[in-house]
Amino acid sequence: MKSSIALNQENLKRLSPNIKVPSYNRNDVKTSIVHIGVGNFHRSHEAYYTHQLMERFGVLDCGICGVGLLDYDRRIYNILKDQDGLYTLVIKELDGTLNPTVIGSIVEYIFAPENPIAVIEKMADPDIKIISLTITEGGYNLNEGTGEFDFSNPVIVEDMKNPMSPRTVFGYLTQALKLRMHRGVGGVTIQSCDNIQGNGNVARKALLNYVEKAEPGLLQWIEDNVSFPNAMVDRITPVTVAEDIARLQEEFLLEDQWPVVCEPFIQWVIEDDFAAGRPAWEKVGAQFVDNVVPFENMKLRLLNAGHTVLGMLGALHGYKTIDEAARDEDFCEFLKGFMDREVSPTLGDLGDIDLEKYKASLIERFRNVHIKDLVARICLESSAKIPIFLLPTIRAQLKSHQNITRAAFVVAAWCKYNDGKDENGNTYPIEDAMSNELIRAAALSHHEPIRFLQIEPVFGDLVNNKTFVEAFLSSLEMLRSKKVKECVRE
Ligand code: CS2
Repeated sequence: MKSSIALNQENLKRLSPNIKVPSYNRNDVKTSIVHIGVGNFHRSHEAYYTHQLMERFGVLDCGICGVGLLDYDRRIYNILKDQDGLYTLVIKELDGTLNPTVIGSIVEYIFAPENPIAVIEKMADPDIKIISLTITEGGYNLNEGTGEFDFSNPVIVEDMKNPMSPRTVFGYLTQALKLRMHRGVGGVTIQSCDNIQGNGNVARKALLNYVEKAEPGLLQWIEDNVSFPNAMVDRITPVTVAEDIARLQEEFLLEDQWPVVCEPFIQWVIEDDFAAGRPAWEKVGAQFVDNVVPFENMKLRLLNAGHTVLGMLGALHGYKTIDEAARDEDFCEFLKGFMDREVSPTLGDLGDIDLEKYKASLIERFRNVHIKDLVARICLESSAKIPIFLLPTIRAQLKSHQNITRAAFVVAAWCKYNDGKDENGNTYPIEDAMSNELIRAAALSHHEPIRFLQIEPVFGDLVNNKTFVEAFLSSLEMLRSKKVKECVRE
């Protein structure tokens, strides 16, 4: 048997012809994007679009410098270093075939804890036109209840004290923008790629809140020189598992220490507001629009909240992957009812978008058996996700006195989820920045169910809404006396 080949620049020419590899000269690529948070999603989405632009159109002035801020990022740093920044994106086609492409658009990487000054200097480099972010929904450090920046967060307190060795994205951006201002190197775009309604506005608000306290002399410069386009981002990108690595090695004789797998579908709808220019991503399928709000609403409230529905119900039932939950007829019917009756009425005018087609395509995507997206991935960090994905639907429906039964049921399922045990008695960890609070509130809710809704940073004033509270309480009572499948059948 032929032995497999380790992924690096030198070995590219020896790889199986079934693997697409960059045909452009990576030495000629000029970096103009710094990206914070090189997780699987960045690697299946922005880095992929950018790679396509290089590959198909020879545009080489949009190379990416990855930055990792967290200790957790050490692993990807070491791997990308070993692999010359290369990694394999394995698109799992609908018939199950694997379609691997080696992506070459990440040409540099800096691990911030080891070299904070290098990160600040890089972001302040005149060649850098865009600083993009995937720092997760919770990473913007805004309290969901009050909408205010959380200055009590210990890492923010640290960054205020030690501005030259920051730990948070806000500390880094502040120092880098200050250098740009002093050196007169011009503006830059800060581009959020997180699943948040108005992600650009949120990034802007969080940064300005921080700067106002940390470096007030910089505020006006930011107002005048930095843009924060909103965008909708989409591609289901599960956690890479050992089997993905093994299949690449066995079927393609390629040794990649951390490939990314994803679905074929991809979408990026962006407000065209770039302070210092941008790559022509529209050539490779990105959509530039004046108003991204309808796209964001639709995606967050249907896809992401749809995930939450399947994730929460699936977790209680004991399913491990989203496709299993989506193939369960009871859960799927429930999901369709949620989409049609509770979400669709909140979406307003969607212009040319065919909503029915979109919803049907989501069901197909959720049911894709090859993706194996873990229920655990969907459920983690729900305290940051649910306020963005699900609660806006509840608020909008309450405002127009419409149905919220299913959405409230999902909130109750989340409460029960925090008991940490499925219906078969199997336990699972609650992976969430607010896990202590969630577990405690869920425990208290056994005697006093309302306690769960009193988690103010999550629910804000929803706890005062009688209709919502009643719907939640009756769902929780039902969930505590019956199996989740029986409940959804009712
Ligand atoms: C998921 C998203 O994290 C989640 O809960 O809903 O990661 C989802 O897979 C992506 O937004 C798809 O574009």
